[in-house]
Amino acid sequence: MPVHNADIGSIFEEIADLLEIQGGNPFRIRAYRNAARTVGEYRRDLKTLIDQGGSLPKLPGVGADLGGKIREICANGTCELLERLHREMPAAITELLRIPGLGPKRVRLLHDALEVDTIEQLRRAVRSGAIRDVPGFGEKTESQITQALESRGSAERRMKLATAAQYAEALATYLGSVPGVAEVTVAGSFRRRRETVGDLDILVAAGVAGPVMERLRAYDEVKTVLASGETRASVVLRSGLQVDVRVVPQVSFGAALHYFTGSKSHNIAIRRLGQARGLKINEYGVFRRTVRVAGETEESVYAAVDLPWIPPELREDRGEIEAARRGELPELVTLADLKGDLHLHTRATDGHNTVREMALAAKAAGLAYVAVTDHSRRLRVAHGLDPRGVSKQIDEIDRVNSALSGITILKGIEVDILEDGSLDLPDSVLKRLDIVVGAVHSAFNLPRRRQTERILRAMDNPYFSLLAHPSGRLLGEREACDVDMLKIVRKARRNGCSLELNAQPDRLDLDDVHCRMARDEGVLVAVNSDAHGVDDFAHLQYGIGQARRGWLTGAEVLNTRNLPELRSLLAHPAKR
Ligand code: DGT
Ligand code: CA
Ligand code: CA
Repeated sequence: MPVHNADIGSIFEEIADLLEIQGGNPFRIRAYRNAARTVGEYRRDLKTLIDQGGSLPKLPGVGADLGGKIREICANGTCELLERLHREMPAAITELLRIPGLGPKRVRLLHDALEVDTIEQLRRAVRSGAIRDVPGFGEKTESQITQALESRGSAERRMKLATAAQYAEALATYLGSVPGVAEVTVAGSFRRRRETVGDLDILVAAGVAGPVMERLRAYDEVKTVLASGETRASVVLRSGLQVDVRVVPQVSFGAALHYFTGSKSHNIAIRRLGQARGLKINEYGVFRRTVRVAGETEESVYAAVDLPWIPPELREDRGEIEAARRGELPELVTLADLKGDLHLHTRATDGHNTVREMALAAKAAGLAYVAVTDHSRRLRVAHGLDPRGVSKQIDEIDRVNSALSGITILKGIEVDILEDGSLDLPDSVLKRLDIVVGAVHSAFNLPRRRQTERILRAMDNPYFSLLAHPSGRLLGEREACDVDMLKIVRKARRNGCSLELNAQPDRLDLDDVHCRMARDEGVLVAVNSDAHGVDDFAHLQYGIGQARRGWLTGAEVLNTRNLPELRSLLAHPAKR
């Protein structure tokens, strides 16, 4: 039975939820949540590693107990603890936690007082007014829940890109091994590198479709077959992810790839251009009357309407067709363009590795420099550094720098931006550093004007270099802070600072629209991993995907610069 890391992650997440509803030990709950993230995003497939050799790699925060659970899940697809919790609490109850205003305590109250265990039962309890009588549920909570239930109807369930990648790559490899298959590509929003995907659209080039369809239906992870025809099928995987598969002959592959990559509005615009030239463009090819004139490659489809090939990340009908026509498509940044990473953590705070280990991993990832930016003292959960801690780390970096070659470590800090916009460490400390990364980690709900002022004020500190994860959003978990991003971007421009595109799969913050705003305003964006361990440099690929969606070229990304150029950009002549 295939078990992907993301499956193990979601089991740990569910265990944490259920333990929390039961009022379990907070440290234990935290341990499961941390492990869920670490394991869920680990880049090597743990089941394969176990099947091959038996020994689990050392994962941060995963001790003997959790390691045993991982083995159990890899062997059985589930674990005894989760089964036990399900016997004690209905599984659907964890869904209730996703409703804003409902924490574990309240979910438990609802369960005890009204036997509400599902969203549907919650809906009924709200409608009947019964919810008002539960102790601890005021009018405010009631209206908050009503609102959440209303907006929920329209909100679709989407999966983070990095998580979907685990399922996509495994299935694409599986289908690629079917005899007669020439090519497999995951199209749709996945290929456009959207931060989340609604479903996967997989395109297979093969002379005959039958064997592909058969093998798809036999895939271990298929839970439900929604539809299955001669050349197309839709299935739902055990993870809940829907997959649409299409088999096409090689002569149509480019046209089909274009069609199923989307976006829909990009396709419509291209089809119109075809119509104006007397061409019919569909997923089978480009036709003049009944004669096929193009379609084997995507290039040929674009060439038929006199356009150069347009990178998938740009295909959102946001001006890419006009830019292509004028010959002004941006030369998008690539992963290979990155020369350094300006945001990472070590064991000194909440990272899992030493300065030396992180530097060596960055070097192995092809980078020439990294900035160590541990947290500042205000962030107690992460054991943030005080001025003495910073001094100690500066000495350590000097030692490691003189011992290593081929990688340079810059001295930095991820300093908390306090509620009044001041920074969490004195200037006398900040001025000793090469880079000061400012970040909001508290009071996310300030009203727009105050939140914006807070950040603008922080950027006025003469040592401020880079604004980390500017919106503060966590995909599927926390909305972006309410800020006037244009004001922030313009302040960055005036003060000579940069904005970060944090590449963690659940952040991807700046988003694509704000990357483009930064580009339009002439502000450099730094694509950073925010690595907490040696494997996390793998996040950078997702950051690059988002940067490309934001039309960024190599020249518009700060950390494509070589070290001397970077140093001069960080010197901020504008402010001193
Ligand atoms: P998603 O799955 O919500 O993350 O987004 P997409 O873009 O993958 O959308 P999906 O899966 O519904 O469809 C995949 C592609 O197929 C879409 O990007 C464009 C193409 N497509 C789907 N429906 C239509 C349609 O009605 N007209 C046109 N022109 N293209 C369509
Ligand atoms: Ca899709
Ligand atoms: Ca689809």
